[in-house]
Amino acid sequence: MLTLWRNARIATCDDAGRVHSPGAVVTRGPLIEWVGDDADLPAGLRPERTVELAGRWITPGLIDCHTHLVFAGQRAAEFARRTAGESYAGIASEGGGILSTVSATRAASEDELLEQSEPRLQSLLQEGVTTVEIKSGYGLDLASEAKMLRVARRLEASNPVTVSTSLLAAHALPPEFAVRADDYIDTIISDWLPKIGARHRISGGPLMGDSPLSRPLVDAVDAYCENIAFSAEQCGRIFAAARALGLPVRLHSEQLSNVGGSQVAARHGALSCDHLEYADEADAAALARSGTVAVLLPVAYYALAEKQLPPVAALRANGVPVAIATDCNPGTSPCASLLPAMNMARRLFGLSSEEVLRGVTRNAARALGMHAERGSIEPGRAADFAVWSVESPDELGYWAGFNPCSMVVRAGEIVLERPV
Ligand code: DI6
Ligand code: FE
Repeated sequence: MLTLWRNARIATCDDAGRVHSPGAVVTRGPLIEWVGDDADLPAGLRPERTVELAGRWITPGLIDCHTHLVFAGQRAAEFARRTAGESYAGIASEGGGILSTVSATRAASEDELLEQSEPRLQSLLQEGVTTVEIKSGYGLDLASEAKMLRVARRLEASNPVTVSTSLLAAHALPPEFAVRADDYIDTIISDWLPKIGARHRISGGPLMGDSPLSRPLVDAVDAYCENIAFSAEQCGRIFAAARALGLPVRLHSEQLSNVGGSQVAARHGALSCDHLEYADEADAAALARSGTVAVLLPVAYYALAEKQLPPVAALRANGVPVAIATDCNPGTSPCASLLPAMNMARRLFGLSSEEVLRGVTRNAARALGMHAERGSIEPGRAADFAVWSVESPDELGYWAGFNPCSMVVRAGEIVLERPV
């Protein structure tokens, strides 16, 4: 069915950053057929349905390209300890931190995990998010990692959203492997990856029309490269194994220290390197050479009261594409809301409104290997977009706590309307 969405103002987020005002979009089923100025609508296009948008702004559906939103429990008590002065690394070294969420996640049934994770996804969907990346990493054994990834697929199956999954088995050392980090890495490589990472198309993201439940569990492989987690050499070994299976890779790198993560990730052609507070000029140059997206996570920076800013000037100077995400997780980023993350990227990291909008659309799609399919309003892309009751897209990332999203369109259908 052809639908005309007219009398809108459209931030296409295409390569040229084109804006059409007043503009129109024509969608054919789940895809965009045409976009342009209202006045230029081709006479040959005869829409069967017209939606009048009364001057509201349209952006591509937002993409949260880094979340850990599937987990059980919460860590409010740990947050209280941190606000009273204890450090994240100190709490982790006493068996808290990630491992406390691992215990809760292992203990939860698959249905319980789904039930606890669903409201966090709903919160994102209310803000015009139509694509979400979801990591494992709180299971740390094969069955529990697979359980998390199945929940991610089930969330997609029951909600108007596209989910891209990452296997983050190398997130922390599980108790079963205490002081045997290399053995743990070997187990992931020789046992887990072939079992749940195999049978993947080399091209990256899901194909439109695939049923989420019939897709392989893993779309990409992630790791946590940090002095309190895994070394660059260990992450490099996982990446080599993942690439051999045709899986793209991404990395948590330079969040709390610089142990060479971005350099290794760049050598393996990683889709993204995420966090990057402690990355330097040479890291920015390496990411630029490999076409890796820098994913900045300002809510984690904020919630950890981090002082080291990511090297935004070096990323810009080297032409590294920058994306922004929530990092939704119970430890360092208790946040299931992309709009405040966009606000923090502007206020704390000094990104412009245009950089932030690109960071949650085009560049976020690229971080997921999906930029040929989504992330901009262009003919042939997914008809996923958000409609905003704002005077200008500068208002996205201006409000620190207000949601001006009034309509969400996914695959050409209105999936949400809110009074704003
Ligand atoms: N970096 C983070 O910020 C999260 N994971 C990671 O590798 C923290 C996860 C947690 O504390 O539960
Ligand atoms: Fe993370």
